[in-house]
Amino acid sequence: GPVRAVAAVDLGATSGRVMIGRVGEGVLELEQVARFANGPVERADGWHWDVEALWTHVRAGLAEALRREPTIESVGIDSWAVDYGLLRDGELVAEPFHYRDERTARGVDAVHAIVPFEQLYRRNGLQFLPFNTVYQYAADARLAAAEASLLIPDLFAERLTGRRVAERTNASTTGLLDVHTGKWDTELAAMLGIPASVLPPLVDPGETVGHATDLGGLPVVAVGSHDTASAVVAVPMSSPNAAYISCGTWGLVGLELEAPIVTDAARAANFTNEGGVDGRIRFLHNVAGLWLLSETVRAWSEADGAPVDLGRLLAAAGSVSVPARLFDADDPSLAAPGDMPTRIAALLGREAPGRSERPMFARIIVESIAQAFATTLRAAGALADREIDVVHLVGGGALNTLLCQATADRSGVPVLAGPVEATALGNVLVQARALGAFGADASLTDLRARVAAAFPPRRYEPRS
Ligand code: LRH
Repeated sequence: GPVRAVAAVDLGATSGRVMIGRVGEGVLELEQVARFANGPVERADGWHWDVEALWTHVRAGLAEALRREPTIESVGIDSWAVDYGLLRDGELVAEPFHYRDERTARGVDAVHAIVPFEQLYRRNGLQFLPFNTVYQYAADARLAAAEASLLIPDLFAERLTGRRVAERTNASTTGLLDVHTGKWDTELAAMLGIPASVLPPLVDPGETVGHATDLGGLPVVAVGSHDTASAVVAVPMSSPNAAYISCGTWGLVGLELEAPIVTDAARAANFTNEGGVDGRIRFLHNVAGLWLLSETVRAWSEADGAPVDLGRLLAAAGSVSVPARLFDADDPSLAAPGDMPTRIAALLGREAPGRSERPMFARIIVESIAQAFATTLRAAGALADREIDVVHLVGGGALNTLLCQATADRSGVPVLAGPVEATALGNVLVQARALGAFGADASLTDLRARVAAAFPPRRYEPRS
């Protein structure tokens, strides 16, 4: 058959991109059309996202994609989870907050006073993260007067099509979906005083959301709009006992399951049950990922008044010996933006590093992330009763050879690294399937076979 083309918008916490995806017999390709920086912006009332800047880049990127490839048949949008924009009189009420803004602590107390965490977990299956949307709502005075609340990809889909929907995989990160039925838990919303009217109708990946009038009526197709949902679509699972790590800003470490696990043990280990494409469950735990490195590099670059090059730093970090003393990458003190080297040094019980100590310090960060990955993999296997025999590491972290090798060494199982652009690929594949490019009943296994063929992963054997 012919090669079909789609456009994928993938917004990450540190960068966004617009891609052209091409799919056909033996063909699976991405062409990057636009890439732009993203990050927290500090305003008088806390940390936000500059969604208007993102929107400008998305629109320009899509226009350029259509110029380069006029045969594009649809567009799909994914981004980081949990954050939202409130609409009133059809307009965005205010700049969306960034999930790393600490105001959410208030919301946590307010929610748990009404519904204790244990009960919440049984209903929504989510690990405790202080920024789950439900806590953000509880700290957001603007909610009562809003017409609708739209998660970030849904917000952009609304701007393109005029349709207000909630794509289900991302909606599962709000804390307001019933983990067993995948429907809005309106009873929970009522208990928490969240007006059901702000929760839009749910749609599934593969459904058409609407048509983009400014783009010649191009269909906007729902994908796994939670970036991690799209990334997991493109994990080339090579064993029934495979685990994955989707590693960008976060390291999302876990398994794909057919049904949720909401046992006391899963709750105690703080494992989440997020909704995946085709009704699968992402059973995983959030570990701090490249965030620890990118914030460290940002702090050093500011101190130097010149950019510190991460690639060069990691190369130097590779030639220092493996440090004995590590820190807990999961420590809550590392969550907010700020002076990362000083905070990590505090956890290590030492002074912030001098210039000559930077490679060694970067090595400690990489090894600490890998150690947290290994610990979390072991917990996932034990909780789901699976003998994990391979770990697929996808996302930007797959470029970090030091991290991949350290993860293999510390977990004792081979790491298969790549694809780097798993999220964009998952976005493209779900659109292409909806177009009928693979036959309507193509399974996730079929999609993953195409990923494995087009992007053979790089193997890291564990060393003792
Ligand atoms: C990764 C991610 C993750 C969420 C976090 C908010 O980008 O979507 O799955 O927990 O951002």
